Amino acid sequence: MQVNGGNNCMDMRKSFCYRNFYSDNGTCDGELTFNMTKKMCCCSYNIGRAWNRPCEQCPVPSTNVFAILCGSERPGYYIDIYTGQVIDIDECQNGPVCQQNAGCFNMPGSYRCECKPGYRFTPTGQCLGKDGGEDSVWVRMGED
Ligand SMILES: [Ca+2]
Repeated sequence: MQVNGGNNCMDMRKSFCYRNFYSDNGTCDGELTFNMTKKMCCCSYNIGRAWNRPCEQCPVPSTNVFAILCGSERPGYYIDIYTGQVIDIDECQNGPVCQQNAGCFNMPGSYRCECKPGYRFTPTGQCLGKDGGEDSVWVRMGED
């Protein structure tokens, strides 16, 4: 089946965009003052959490559903829907992205995890404690 040379159809409907989504009862609040497409709402990173009425939860970043909806966005950046500017995502502020033995460092379009003092980085991508073994953790790198 041919689908626009591999691109998915884009949903151009404009509707409500919400700052907050409550997964326990599927409700939303924090409605923005103007309507926008699902892509504008959900792909602007820390702006929209849900869209439409009744509200639909936005896909979680780094999931396949998110990539399909937001695929044309530059990974590691988001577009400020108020200014239209492309802004780096500070992944380190978005919950724990590095393992407990590694510190997070934000970089333009990416981020990196570095082993904390007392741990060393190994060729296999782990932060090993002095005695190795149970202290070893995997280090995840962001997309370039
Ligand atoms: Ca970044």
